[in-house]
Amino acid sequence: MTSHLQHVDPEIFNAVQEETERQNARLELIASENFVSLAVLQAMGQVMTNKYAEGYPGRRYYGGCEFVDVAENLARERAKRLFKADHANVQPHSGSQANIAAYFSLIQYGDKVLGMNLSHGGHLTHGSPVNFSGRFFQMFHYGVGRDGYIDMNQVEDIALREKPRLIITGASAYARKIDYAAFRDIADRAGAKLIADIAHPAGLIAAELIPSPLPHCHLVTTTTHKTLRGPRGGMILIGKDQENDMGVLNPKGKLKTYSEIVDSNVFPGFQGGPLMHVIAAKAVAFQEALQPEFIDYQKQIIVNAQTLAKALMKRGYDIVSGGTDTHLMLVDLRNHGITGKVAEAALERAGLTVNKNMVPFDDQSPFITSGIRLGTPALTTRGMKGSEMEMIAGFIDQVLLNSADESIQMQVRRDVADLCSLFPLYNH
Ligand code: DSN
Repeated sequence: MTSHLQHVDPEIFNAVQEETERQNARLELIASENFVSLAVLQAMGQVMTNKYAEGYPGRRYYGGCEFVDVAENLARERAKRLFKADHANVQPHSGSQANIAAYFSLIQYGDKVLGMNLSHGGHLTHGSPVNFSGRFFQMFHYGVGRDGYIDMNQVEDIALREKPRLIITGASAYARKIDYAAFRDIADRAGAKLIADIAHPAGLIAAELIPSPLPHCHLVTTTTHKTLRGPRGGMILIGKDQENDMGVLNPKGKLKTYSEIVDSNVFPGFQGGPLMHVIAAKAVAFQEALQPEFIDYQKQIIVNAQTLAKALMKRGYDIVSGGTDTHLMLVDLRNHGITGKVAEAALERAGLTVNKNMVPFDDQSPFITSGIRLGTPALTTRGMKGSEMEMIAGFIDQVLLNSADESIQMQVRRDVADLCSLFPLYNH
């Protein structure tokens, strides 16, 4: 396949080669990234990309869908088994697409919504003013307390005062378990529906290493490419499907089920043709996630994150909330006198890829920030364990203590390349 690409478009071929080399020779610490298996990679690069399949298996608007139906049915059934869900919609092209369809399944334009503050670990689609969520809905935000844990008293106060129609929980830079039962209790008392966005910890939840929101939420949204280690994409899950209590009727005048509402909001509500090659790759990733080894892999992700967090704290770094229960951590750099922006750039030069990130109560803008977010899914996929996490904490410390010293960054870059060469990617 790649020889065709080389011949037809050498510029793209070279960019792919260089990206492959970048992934191989650097340490990937972006908490939302991972490396898919060769089987998932192969399932994405195949002829199902040619097929239009608007609709759902058995009910398509195009002929010739019998084989893509096999792929989508497998993806749906495996997702349901993996998350103990009554229903899975595997068509959302991304986590944001999943969220917009989920919002409009439960509420209307202009309704009140309570979500986590982006600067405290929330996500753009949880009400940022520059995103559809902040533009289409009247947003209210909760955050973490000074201890770095979600302030459930604040959630309750705002919910009971403002009576939002929806609460969305979940985060993209929060390292602790979330008490979904407590969120549901507050949602019920406020008269709100509840969505959990598990884009980040989906793999840990599938492996049952942290609690699942499915028994407590009306809808659960996720991406498939972070801890879950599948292709880039989204999904909506329903723990217990039932007739809706919002008065939404089907054409026969009967109450629609939540799954019917979700399916019609994904297509035709917000999307057209599903990406059938990606759905095939989702099915492969879910099959991999149903194997016993996946649980060991997810356990190692958490152990690695905890080892890295401890090793950094030992060197004087301030980890928000004092550690992690999951795959990620937020490092508050204010006691080191450097910004997230400077840290990200210095680490990049040294071969460690991270992202700058706001920390709770940050006094810097989102373009500068006072912190970095680190995650271990990608390192763990490469086979790295505790001793490598100790080494990596040492690399980070060396670079951040000398963020203007390019010779140290070059030395660390060589050490990083040596370490990476012991854990090659896609080498068979
Ligand atoms: N961009 C993702 C992340 O890095 O967490 C969330 O969408």
